[in-house]
Amino acid sequence: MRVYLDNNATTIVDPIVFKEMEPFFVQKYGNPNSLHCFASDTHAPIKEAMQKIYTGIHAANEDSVVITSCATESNNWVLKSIYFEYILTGRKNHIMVSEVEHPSVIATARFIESMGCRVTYLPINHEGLVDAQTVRDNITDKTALVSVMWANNETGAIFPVEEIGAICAEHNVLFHTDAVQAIGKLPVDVQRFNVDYLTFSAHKFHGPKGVGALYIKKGKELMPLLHGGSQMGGYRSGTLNVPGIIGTGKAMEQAVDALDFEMHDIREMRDAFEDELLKIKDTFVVTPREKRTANTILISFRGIEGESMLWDLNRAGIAASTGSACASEELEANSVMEAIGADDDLAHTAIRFSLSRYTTQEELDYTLETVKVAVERLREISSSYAYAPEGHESGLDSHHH
Ligand code: C6P
Repeated sequence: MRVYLDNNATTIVDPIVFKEMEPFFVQKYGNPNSLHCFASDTHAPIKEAMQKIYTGIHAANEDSVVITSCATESNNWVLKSIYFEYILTGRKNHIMVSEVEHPSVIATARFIESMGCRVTYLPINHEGLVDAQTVRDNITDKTALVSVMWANNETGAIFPVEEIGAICAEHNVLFHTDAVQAIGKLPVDVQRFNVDYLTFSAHKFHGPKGVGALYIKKGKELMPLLHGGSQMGGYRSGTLNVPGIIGTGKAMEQAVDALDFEMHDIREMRDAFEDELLKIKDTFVVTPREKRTANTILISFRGIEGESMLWDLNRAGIAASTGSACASEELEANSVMEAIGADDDLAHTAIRFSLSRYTTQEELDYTLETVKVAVERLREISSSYAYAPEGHESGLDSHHH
C-alpha cells in the first residue's frame, strides 16, 4: 500500500485537469501572440481559464491576475517590487512579514533588509497565530507593505487576514497575502478581505507544477518583472504557458466545487485520525483544530526524531513530512515549533500529515496502525525518551493533550 499524506508539499494532478491540458501540448500548441489559427485556437480557452481563476478568488474584472512560474516567484516579485517602487525611491522605509512566512517571503525580506529596508518580523503566539493587533502596533507612516500568509503550510493555522486587511486599508498600507495553502481549503475573497496582492500555486490544489499566479488589485503599483514582448499586460513578458494556464483554470474550478467536501468531509476524517493519534502517550498538536485548515496536522511524538518517524513511515509506503518540503533536507528543528517556543527536543519531533480529497479512510487506518508500531519501536531505542520521568512536562507551555 502506498499512502500520500504530504499534500501541503504538492498534490496529484486531477485527471480532469490533465485531460483539459493535453490538447494544448499536441494540437493547439500555437503561440497565442502569433497571427494564425494555431494562435487563435488558444484565445477563447485562455480567456475561459482566466475567468475561472478570477471567479475562484473573487477578483473584479478591472483587477489583474498575472500567471507566473510558481508561488516563490510571485512572493519574490511583490517584495522586490515594493523595494524598487517605495524603499529605493525614499517614499517609505518599512515592511512587515510574519516570522513564519514561507522562505520565499522570509528570504526575500532579508534580502531587501540588507539593501536598507526596515523589516518587522511579526511574532506568532503559542497557538501558532499572528495577532492582528501587532500589525496595528507596528504600522508607521513609512510602512509600505504588510505580508502575512492566509494559512500556514506547516500547522495549517489560519491567520486573521480579514482583520489585517482592514487595518492595512485603514492606514493606507499595502497588503499582500500568500494564499498558497488557502486555495481549495478556505473561501478566498480578495475584495471582501481588502487584499492588494495575493499569491498562489496551482500544484497545491491538484493543478500542474510550474504555474503560480499573482493577483494585483486595480490601481496598485507593481514593477514589471520580466521586460520583453509585453505579454501579461507588460508585467511579465515571455510566451504564455498555455497548458499551464488552462490547467490552473480547471484546477481552480474543481477546487471551488470541492470546497464544501474539503471543509467538512475531510475535516471529519482529519479530526477522527487526529483523535486517534492523540491517544498515543506524549503527543502534542500545534494550533487548535478549529483554527486550522481542514487537511493539516502538525504533531509531535515526544522522544522521537521526526526524521526517524518519516523513515519508518516511508518503509511502510507512507509519505508525510517533518514540516515544509523545502526545509526538510536540512534536518533542522521545525521552524514553527521553534517560533511558538517549543523546547529544542520537541521541535525536532514534529511530523506533518496533510490530507486531500483523494485521501481514503482505509489509508488513514493503515497510517494510524503504522504510526503506533513506529512509536513503540522508536521510543524503545530513544535515549531522550527512556530517561524522561513519568508525567514530565510537555515542553509546550500549557499545551499538552
Ligand atoms: N510549500 C511545503 O512543503 P512553490 O514551491 O513556489 O510552488 O510554493 C512555495 C510556497 C509558498 N508559500 C507557501 C505557504 C507554501 O506552502 C509554499 C510551498 C511546500 O510546505 C514546499 S516548501
